[in-house]
Amino acid sequence: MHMELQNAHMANKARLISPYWQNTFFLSIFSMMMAMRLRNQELRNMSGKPRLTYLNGRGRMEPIRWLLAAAGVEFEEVYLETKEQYDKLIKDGSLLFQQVPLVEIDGMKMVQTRAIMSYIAGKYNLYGKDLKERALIDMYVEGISDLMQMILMFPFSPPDAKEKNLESIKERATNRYFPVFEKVLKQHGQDFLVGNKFSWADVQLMEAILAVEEKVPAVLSGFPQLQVFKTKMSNMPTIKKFLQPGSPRKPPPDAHYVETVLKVFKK
Ligand code: IBG
Repeated sequence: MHMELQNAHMANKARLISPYWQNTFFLSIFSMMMAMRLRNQELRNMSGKPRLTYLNGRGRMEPIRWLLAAAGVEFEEVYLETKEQYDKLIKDGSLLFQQVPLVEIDGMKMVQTRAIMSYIAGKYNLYGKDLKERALIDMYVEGISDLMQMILMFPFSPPDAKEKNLESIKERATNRYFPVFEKVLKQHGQDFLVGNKFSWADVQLMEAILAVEEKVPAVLSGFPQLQVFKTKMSNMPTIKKFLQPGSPRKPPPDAHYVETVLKVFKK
C-alpha cells in the first residue's frame, strides 16, 4: 500500500512536471527550426539576385546597373522615394557611411560605388587577367568616371550655369577623354579596350558615350573608332538587352528626379 501510494505520488509529480519538460522540448525544437529557416533564407539570399537600393533614377547607381546588366546578372531594386525610407536605412545600420548606393550581394551590404563595381567586375571576370591589366582598367574607368561626374552634377546646376557646364562637358569629352580611347582602339586594332577581352572599362566607356551623345549628339563625329566601338557594344547580347525598352536602364534625369533627390537627402 505504501509503495502504491508512493508510486501514485511519483506519477502525480511527473504529471505536474511533464508540461514543463514538454514546453522546453518543443521550444528548443521550435527555435532550432527557426534558426535553420533563417540560415536557409540567408543562404538563399547569398545565392540570389543582388538587391540595389537607390533612387528611381540614374545618379550614382547607373554605372552599377550597367555593369551588372553587361555581366548578364539580374538584380532587384528598392527605390527611395522619401526621406523616412532613407532615415530608416541609416537607423537600421544598413549604410556604412550613411550614403547610397547600397548593394546587397553575397551576404554583404556594400556601399561606395567604386568598391561595389570592383567587386562585381572581379566576380564576373570583367577585371583583366592580371594586376597590370587591372591597373589599366582602373585608369580608364577612373578617367571616364571623372567625365561622368560632370554629367551626374549637370541636372543640379543652376539655370544660369547650364550653358557653361554643357560646354565644359563637350570640351572635356572631345579634347581630353574620347581621344584617349580613340587612340587606344586604333593602336591595337582590337574590339575591346584591354587585353582583347570585354571588361569593365568597355562597359564604362559605352555608358559614357551614350550619356554624352544625349547632350551633344554629334560628339562622335571626329572619332571613327569610337563609332565602331559603339556599334559593336550595342550588339553584345547583354548590352543589347539593356538598351531595349523595359530594361532596368533609367531615363535621363527630369525635374521630378531632381526634386526627389533634394527631398530624400535633405538635412
Ligand atoms: N563616395 C560615395 C559613393 O561613391 O558611393 C558617394 C555616395 C553619395 O554621394 N551618395 C549620395 C548620398 O547618399 C547619394 S547620390 N548622400 C547623402 C549624404 O548624406 O551624403 C547623390 C548624387 C546625385 C547626383 I543623385 C550627383 C551627385 C550625387
